[in-house]
Amino acid sequence: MTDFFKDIAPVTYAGPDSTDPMAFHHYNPDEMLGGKALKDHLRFAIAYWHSFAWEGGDPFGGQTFERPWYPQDDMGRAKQKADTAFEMFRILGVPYFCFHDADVRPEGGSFAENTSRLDEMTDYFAGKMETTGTKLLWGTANMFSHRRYMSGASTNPDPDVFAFAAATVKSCMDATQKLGGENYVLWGGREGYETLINTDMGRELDHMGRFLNMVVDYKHKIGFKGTILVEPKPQEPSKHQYDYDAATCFGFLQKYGLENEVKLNLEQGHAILAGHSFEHEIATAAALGVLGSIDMNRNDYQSGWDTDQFPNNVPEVALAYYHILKAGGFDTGGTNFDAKLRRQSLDAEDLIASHIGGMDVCARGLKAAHAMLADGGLEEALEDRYAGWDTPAAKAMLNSDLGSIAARVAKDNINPTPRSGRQEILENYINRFV
Ligand code: XLS
Ligand code: NI
Ligand code: NI
Repeated sequence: MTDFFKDIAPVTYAGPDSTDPMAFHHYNPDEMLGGKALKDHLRFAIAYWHSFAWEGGDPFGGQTFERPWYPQDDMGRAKQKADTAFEMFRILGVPYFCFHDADVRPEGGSFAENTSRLDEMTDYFAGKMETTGTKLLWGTANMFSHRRYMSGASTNPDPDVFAFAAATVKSCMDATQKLGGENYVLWGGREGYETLINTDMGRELDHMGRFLNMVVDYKHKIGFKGTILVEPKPQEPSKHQYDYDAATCFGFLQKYGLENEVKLNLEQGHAILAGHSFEHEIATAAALGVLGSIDMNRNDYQSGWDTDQFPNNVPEVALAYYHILKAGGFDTGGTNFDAKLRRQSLDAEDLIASHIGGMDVCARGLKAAHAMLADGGLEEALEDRYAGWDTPAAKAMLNSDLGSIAARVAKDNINPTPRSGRQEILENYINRFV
């Protein structure tokens, strides 16, 4: 036990009328929704990095937080950090966590030292996971913070960096498998470029495709049962990132023969950076058969930065879960809070409150989405809007050709009449549920 959360009791469900700021008002983990408990729909995960490794810095200033496990360059303090993290998982009753290698062990300066430190820490985690029942949603490698990765990992012009990255991913996949992780994530932090003046883009894409094929081969070699996930993001830290958005990633997976092996981890803030809504990214991935998991943290709409805020907008979250439920819900995926406190939120209490808020907003959104689907108003409207396609003539057209279609249009004097898209009516409908 550490005393970091000393006065904070486990968070319980107190209902929507409670005024207790340290209780859940909407997330009742065992509440059943359509035959499944809320906790099994949402599959919440805490991101180790933002909650325990990020020190409150921004581009204009460094550390604002003071934590007993700083400075983070010592294995003893890494264990103290782990003790505190597992206490927070217990206080919040969150079933999963996620981590990068670099969040949990101090940098060792060489591959061998990094790996042995990672092994020691994941052994330490294994004991804690056993006693607390916390599970690993996904593991990943941080291949963007250290200066060796400044020009990319698998897309680096230097083959030694490709090698270091490959070795590191192997060690992180081993760690993820050892801990029973349900997915393995690759976010292409610096897989992109700053300027084409010094970049051979075609070659870099080929290297990235080869790298991902090696990851998939290794997954099969070690019998890892989890899902390999790629996380799209259009920029930050690179000016141009290759994994721009869901559609770009799908094209990449197809080109390198991986569309049946790899799925996507979609993040709300990344969708916004790409000029999309979160539901656009989710619906795109679902339509292409690659919806895997989500990072439920959004950006500030005015600043234009990847601010990684906890979700706090129920109507947005409702539309995201609406598309997730429509696609059949999560399989190995879940809802990871890849979210940061604000750098002025210094207290242990802030760390708990941020997650309470995020979990409550997700629970409200999920309930609204479920109610909308149960009511079926949007599905009915869709059916009606596309009803013309149910006729035999319309169906046959898709197997026909331009010449025959032109002949039919002339013969039957087909002259379409526009119909309302009814957007306002449907927006008002959604408003009844959120
Ligand atoms: C950064 C990404 C990162 C991934 C994991 O923007 O969201 O946190 O989720 O490497
Ligand atoms: Ni992000
Ligand atoms: Ni993320």
